[in-house]
Amino acid sequence: MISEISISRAIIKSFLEDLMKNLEIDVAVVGAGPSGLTAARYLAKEGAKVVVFERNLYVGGGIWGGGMMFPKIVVQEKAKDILEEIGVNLVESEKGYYVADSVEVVSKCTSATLDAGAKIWIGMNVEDVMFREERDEYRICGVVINWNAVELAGLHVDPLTIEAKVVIDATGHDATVIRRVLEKIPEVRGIVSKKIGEMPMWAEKGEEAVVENTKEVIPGLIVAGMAANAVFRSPRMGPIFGGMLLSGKRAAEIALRILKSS
Ligand code: 48H
Repeated sequence: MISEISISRAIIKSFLEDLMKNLEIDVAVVGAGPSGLTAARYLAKEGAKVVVFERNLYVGGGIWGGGMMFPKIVVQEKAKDILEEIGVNLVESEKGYYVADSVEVVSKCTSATLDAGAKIWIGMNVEDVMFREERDEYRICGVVINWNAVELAGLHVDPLTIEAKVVIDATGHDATVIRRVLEKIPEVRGIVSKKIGEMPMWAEKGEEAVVENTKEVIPGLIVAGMAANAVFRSPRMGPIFGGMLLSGKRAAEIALRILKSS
Protein backbone atom coordinates (compact mmCIF):
# COMPACT_ATOMS: atom_id res chain seq x y z
CA MET A 1 0.00 0.00 0.00
CA ILE A 2 1.31 3.43 -0.86
CA SER A 3 0.83 6.11 1.79
CA GLU A 4 0.56 9.71 0.58
CA ILE A 5 1.75 10.90 3.97
CA SER A 6 4.90 8.78 3.75
CA ILE A 7 5.68 10.40 0.39
CA SER A 8 5.16 13.86 1.88
CA ARG A 9 7.25 12.98 4.95
CA ALA A 10 10.12 11.71 2.79
CA ILE A 11 10.24 14.90 0.74
CA ILE A 12 9.88 17.34 3.62
CA LYS A 13 12.37 15.52 5.86
CA SER A 14 14.97 15.11 3.15
CA PHE A 15 14.87 18.71 1.95
CA LEU A 16 14.74 20.19 5.45
CA GLU A 17 17.81 18.12 6.34
CA ASP A 18 19.59 19.47 3.26
CA LEU A 19 18.56 23.02 4.13
CA MET A 20 19.64 22.76 7.77
CA LYS A 21 23.01 21.29 6.78
CA ASN A 22 23.62 24.11 4.31
CA LEU A 23 22.68 27.24 6.24
CA GLU A 24 26.41 27.96 6.52
CA ILE A 25 28.43 27.13 3.44
CA ASP A 26 31.75 27.93 1.82
CA VAL A 27 30.44 29.16 -1.53
CA ALA A 28 27.02 30.25 -2.77
CA VAL A 29 26.92 30.11 -6.58
CA VAL A 30 24.04 32.12 -8.00
CA GLY A 31 22.89 30.79 -11.38
CA ALA A 32 23.11 27.30 -12.86
CA GLY A 33 24.30 28.27 -16.34
CA PRO A 34 27.61 27.09 -17.79
CA SER A 35 29.79 29.35 -15.63
CA GLY A 36 27.95 28.62 -12.39
CA LEU A 37 27.80 24.85 -12.90
CA THR A 38 31.49 24.74 -13.83
CA ALA A 39 32.53 26.87 -10.83
CA ALA A 40 30.49 24.68 -8.48
CA ARG A 41 31.92 21.48 -9.92
CA TYR A 42 35.56 22.52 -9.48
CA LEU A 43 34.89 23.88 -5.99
CA ALA A 44 33.08 20.76 -4.81
CA LYS A 45 35.83 18.59 -6.29
CA GLU A 46 38.26 20.38 -3.97
CA GLY A 47 36.05 19.65 -0.97
CA ALA A 48 34.31 23.04 -0.66
CA LYS A 49 30.73 23.10 0.63
CA VAL A 50 28.84 24.58 -2.30
CA VAL A 51 25.22 25.29 -3.14
CA VAL A 52 24.04 26.53 -6.54
CA PHE A 53 20.87 28.66 -6.34
CA GLU A 54 18.83 28.70 -9.55
CA ARG A 55 15.64 30.67 -9.87
CA ASN A 56 14.21 28.62 -12.73
CA LEU A 57 12.84 25.12 -12.17
CA TYR A 58 15.48 23.88 -14.60
CA VAL A 59 19.24 24.23 -14.82
CA GLY A 60 21.47 25.06 -17.79
CA GLY A 61 20.79 28.79 -18.26
CA GLY A 62 21.51 29.77 -21.85
CA ILE A 63 23.02 26.46 -22.95
CA TRP A 64 19.82 24.74 -24.08
CA GLY A 65 18.96 27.11 -26.89
CA GLY A 66 22.40 26.72 -28.54
CA GLY A 67 22.62 29.12 -31.48
CA MET A 68 19.21 30.40 -32.59
CA MET A 69 17.59 27.26 -31.15
CA PHE A 70 19.78 24.86 -33.11
CA PRO A 71 20.64 22.70 -30.07
CA LYS A 72 24.38 22.87 -30.59
CA ILE A 73 27.12 24.94 -28.96
CA VAL A 74 30.70 25.61 -29.98
CA VAL A 75 33.80 25.57 -27.79
CA GLN A 76 37.33 26.41 -28.73
CA GLU A 77 40.50 24.35 -28.20
CA LYS A 78 41.54 25.88 -24.88
CA ALA A 79 38.24 25.01 -23.16
CA LYS A 80 37.48 21.60 -24.61
CA ASP A 81 39.12 19.71 -21.70
CA ILE A 82 36.48 21.10 -19.33
CA LEU A 83 33.79 19.25 -21.28
CA GLU A 84 35.84 16.24 -22.31
CA GLU A 85 36.75 15.39 -18.72
CA ILE A 86 33.05 14.88 -17.96
CA GLY A 87 32.43 12.81 -21.07
CA VAL A 88 30.84 15.36 -23.42
CA ASN A 89 31.31 14.33 -27.07
CA LEU A 90 32.92 17.05 -29.18
CA VAL A 91 33.22 17.00 -32.95
CA GLU A 92 35.73 19.24 -34.70
CA SER A 93 33.81 21.28 -37.25
CA GLU A 94 36.62 23.43 -38.59
CA LYS A 95 40.15 23.56 -37.20
CA GLY A 96 39.89 24.66 -33.56
CA TYR A 97 36.06 24.82 -33.45
CA TYR A 98 34.42 21.96 -31.56
CA VAL A 99 30.69 21.42 -31.57
CA ALA A 100 28.64 19.72 -28.84
CA ASP A 101 25.00 18.84 -28.36
CA SER A 102 23.50 21.43 -25.99
CA VAL A 103 21.27 18.92 -24.19
CA GLU A 104 24.27 16.66 -23.57
CA VAL A 105 26.27 19.62 -22.24
CA VAL A 106 23.54 20.59 -19.76
CA SER A 107 23.01 16.99 -18.63
CA LYS A 108 26.66 16.10 -18.17
CA CYS A 109 27.65 19.43 -16.56
CA THR A 110 24.75 19.04 -14.13
CA SER A 111 25.40 15.44 -13.19
CA ALA A 112 29.15 16.05 -12.83
CA THR A 113 28.44 19.00 -10.52
CA LEU A 114 26.15 16.88 -8.34
CA ASP A 115 28.57 13.94 -8.37
CA ALA A 116 31.36 16.25 -7.21
CA GLY A 117 29.23 16.95 -4.13
CA ALA A 118 27.60 20.33 -4.84
CA LYS A 119 23.93 20.91 -4.10
CA ILE A 120 21.74 22.53 -6.75
CA TRP A 121 18.52 24.12 -5.50
CA ILE A 122 16.04 25.14 -8.15
CA GLY A 123 13.11 27.56 -7.99
CA MET A 124 15.09 29.74 -5.57
CA ASN A 125 15.73 33.36 -6.29
CA VAL A 126 18.66 35.17 -4.72
CA GLU A 127 16.97 38.49 -4.07
CA ASP A 128 19.73 40.14 -2.06
CA VAL A 129 23.05 39.56 -0.31
CA MET A 130 24.19 39.78 3.31
CA PHE A 131 27.06 42.14 4.12
CA ARG A 132 29.22 43.35 6.97
CA GLU A 133 31.30 46.50 7.25
CA GLU A 134 34.77 45.75 8.49
CA ARG A 135 37.71 48.16 8.63
CA ASP A 136 35.97 50.65 6.29
CA GLU A 137 35.29 47.91 3.79
CA TYR A 138 32.11 46.11 2.81
CA ARG A 139 32.31 42.32 2.76
CA ILE A 140 29.62 40.15 1.18
CA CYS A 141 28.95 37.21 3.48
CA GLY A 142 25.88 35.40 2.22
CA VAL A 143 22.75 35.34 0.11
CA VAL A 144 19.14 36.23 0.81
CA ILE A 145 16.82 33.69 -0.77
CA ASN A 146 13.16 33.26 -1.50
CA TRP A 147 11.06 31.06 -3.75
CA ASN A 148 11.02 32.50 -7.24
CA ALA A 149 7.26 31.86 -7.26
CA VAL A 150 6.96 34.49 -4.51
CA GLU A 151 8.87 36.98 -6.64
CA LEU A 152 6.77 36.18 -9.73
CA ALA A 153 3.50 36.54 -7.80
CA GLY A 154 4.68 39.84 -6.31
CA LEU A 155 3.86 38.62 -2.79
CA HIS A 156 5.29 40.29 0.28
CA VAL A 157 7.00 37.32 1.93
CA ASP A 158 10.19 37.85 3.90
CA PRO A 159 13.16 35.81 2.77
CA LEU A 160 15.63 33.47 4.52
CA THR A 161 19.41 33.72 4.54
CA ILE A 162 22.38 31.48 3.85
CA GLU A 163 25.78 32.44 5.18
CA ALA A 164 28.59 31.95 2.67
CA LYS A 165 32.29 32.81 2.82
CA VAL A 166 32.18 33.59 -0.89
CA VAL A 167 29.34 34.41 -3.29
CA ILE A 168 29.73 33.91 -7.05
CA ASP A 169 27.43 35.97 -9.26
CA ALA A 170 26.97 33.68 -12.30
CA THR A 171 23.59 35.14 -13.24
CA GLY A 172 24.31 35.75 -16.93
CA HIS A 173 23.36 38.83 -18.93
CA ASP A 174 21.17 40.21 -16.12
CA ALA A 175 23.98 40.24 -13.53
CA THR A 176 21.25 40.33 -10.93
CA VAL A 177 23.36 40.01 -7.78
CA ILE A 178 25.92 42.71 -8.51
CA ARG A 179 23.15 44.96 -9.85
CA ARG A 180 21.31 44.63 -6.54
CA VAL A 181 24.50 45.34 -4.57
CA LEU A 182 25.16 48.48 -6.60
CA GLU A 183 21.58 49.73 -6.11
CA LYS A 184 22.02 49.43 -2.38
CA ILE A 185 25.70 50.26 -1.86
CA PRO A 186 26.45 52.95 -4.45
CA GLU A 187 29.89 53.48 -2.84
CA VAL A 188 30.98 50.28 -4.58
CA ARG A 189 30.40 51.91 -7.98
CA GLY A 190 33.98 53.13 -8.20
CA ILE A 191 35.18 49.57 -8.60
CA VAL A 192 32.86 48.47 -11.38
CA SER A 193 31.46 50.08 -14.50
CA LYS A 194 28.96 52.88 -13.92
CA LYS A 195 26.56 51.34 -16.40
CA ILE A 196 26.01 47.59 -16.27
CA GLY A 197 25.37 45.73 -19.52
CA GLU A 198 27.49 44.01 -22.10
CA MET A 199 28.64 45.61 -25.35
CA PRO A 200 27.47 44.33 -28.78
CA MET A 201 28.92 41.24 -30.42
CA TRP A 202 32.67 40.78 -30.84
CA ALA A 203 33.26 37.10 -30.20
CA GLU A 204 37.04 37.07 -29.93
CA LYS A 205 37.22 40.05 -27.59
CA GLY A 206 34.21 38.87 -25.56
CA GLU A 207 35.72 35.43 -25.02
CA GLU A 208 39.05 36.82 -23.83
CA ALA A 209 37.37 39.43 -21.66
CA VAL A 210 35.04 37.05 -19.86
CA VAL A 211 37.99 35.22 -18.35
CA GLU A 212 39.90 38.43 -17.51
CA ASN A 213 36.77 39.98 -15.99
CA THR A 214 36.20 37.03 -13.67
CA LYS A 215 37.32 38.51 -10.37
CA GLU A 216 36.45 39.38 -6.81
CA VAL A 217 34.80 42.76 -7.37
CA ILE A 218 33.88 43.39 -3.75
CA PRO A 219 35.40 41.38 -0.90
CA GLY A 220 33.46 38.11 -0.84
CA LEU A 221 31.75 38.62 -4.23
CA ILE A 222 33.14 37.17 -7.46
CA VAL A 223 31.56 37.84 -10.85
CA ALA A 224 31.71 35.08 -13.48
CA GLY A 225 30.39 34.34 -16.97
CA MET A 226 28.25 36.82 -18.84
CA ALA A 227 27.69 38.75 -15.60
CA ALA A 228 31.42 39.54 -15.56
CA ASN A 229 31.22 41.00 -19.09
CA ALA A 230 28.11 42.97 -18.13
CA VAL A 231 29.92 44.46 -15.13
CA PHE A 232 32.98 45.50 -17.11
CA ARG A 233 31.11 46.49 -20.31
CA SER A 234 32.83 43.91 -22.50
CA PRO A 235 31.35 42.48 -25.71
CA ARG A 236 29.01 39.52 -26.09
CA MET A 237 30.17 36.52 -28.08
CA GLY A 238 27.15 34.52 -29.26
CA PRO A 239 26.92 30.73 -28.95
CA ILE A 240 30.59 29.99 -28.25
CA PHE A 241 30.83 28.73 -24.67
CA GLY A 242 34.53 28.18 -23.98
CA GLY A 243 34.82 31.52 -22.21
CA MET A 244 31.91 30.67 -19.88
CA LEU A 245 33.51 27.35 -18.92
CA LEU A 246 36.95 28.92 -18.40
CA SER A 247 35.38 31.74 -16.41
CA GLY A 248 33.64 29.23 -14.12
CA LYS A 249 36.93 27.40 -13.61
CA ARG A 250 38.70 30.66 -12.83
CA ALA A 251 35.96 31.72 -10.39
CA ALA A 252 36.48 28.42 -8.55
CA GLU A 253 40.25 29.05 -8.36
CA ILE A 254 39.71 32.56 -6.97
CA ALA A 255 37.14 31.30 -4.46
CA LEU A 256 39.49 28.53 -3.29
CA ARG A 257 42.25 31.11 -2.72
CA ILE A 258 39.85 33.22 -0.64
CA LEU A 259 38.75 30.16 1.35
CA LYS A 260 42.34 29.17 2.04
CA SER A 261 43.25 32.64 3.28
CA SER A 262 40.15 33.01 5.51
C1 48H B 1 18.90 32.70 -8.91
C2 48H B 1 19.37 33.48 -11.03
C3 48H B 1 19.26 34.81 -10.59
C4 48H B 1 18.94 35.04 -9.22
C5 48H B 1 19.70 34.85 -12.72
O1 48H B 1 22.59 33.02 -18.52
P1 48H B 1 23.40 31.90 -18.01
O2 48H B 1 23.59 30.73 -18.90
O3 48H B 1 24.82 32.49 -17.52
P2 48H B 1 26.35 32.21 -17.87
O4 48H B 1 27.04 33.49 -17.69
O5 48H B 1 26.85 31.05 -17.14
O6 48H B 1 26.36 31.83 -19.42
C6 48H B 1 26.00 32.75 -20.38
C7 48H B 1 25.55 32.04 -21.66
O7 48H B 1 24.48 31.15 -21.38
C8 48H B 1 25.12 33.09 -22.63
O8 48H B 1 24.04 33.64 -22.42
C9 48H B 1 25.97 33.50 -23.70
C10 48H B 1 27.26 32.81 -23.98
N1 48H B 1 25.58 34.51 -24.43
C11 48H B 1 26.31 35.14 -25.45
C12 48H B 1 25.48 36.15 -26.20
O9 48H B 1 26.07 36.82 -27.09
O10 48H B 1 24.26 36.29 -25.96
O11 48H B 1 22.79 31.38 -16.65
C13 48H B 1 22.46 32.27 -15.62
C14 48H B 1 21.47 31.60 -14.70
C15 48H B 1 20.09 31.44 -15.34
O12 48H B 1 19.70 30.10 -15.27
C16 48H B 1 19.17 32.33 -14.50
O13 48H B 1 17.88 31.80 -14.34
C17 48H B 1 19.92 32.37 -13.18
O14 48H B 1 21.29 32.42 -13.56
N2 48H B 1 19.66 33.55 -12.34
N3 48H B 1 19.19 32.43 -10.22
N4 48H B 1 18.77 33.96 -8.41
N5 48H B 1 18.82 36.28 -8.73
N6 48H B 1 19.46 35.64 -11.65
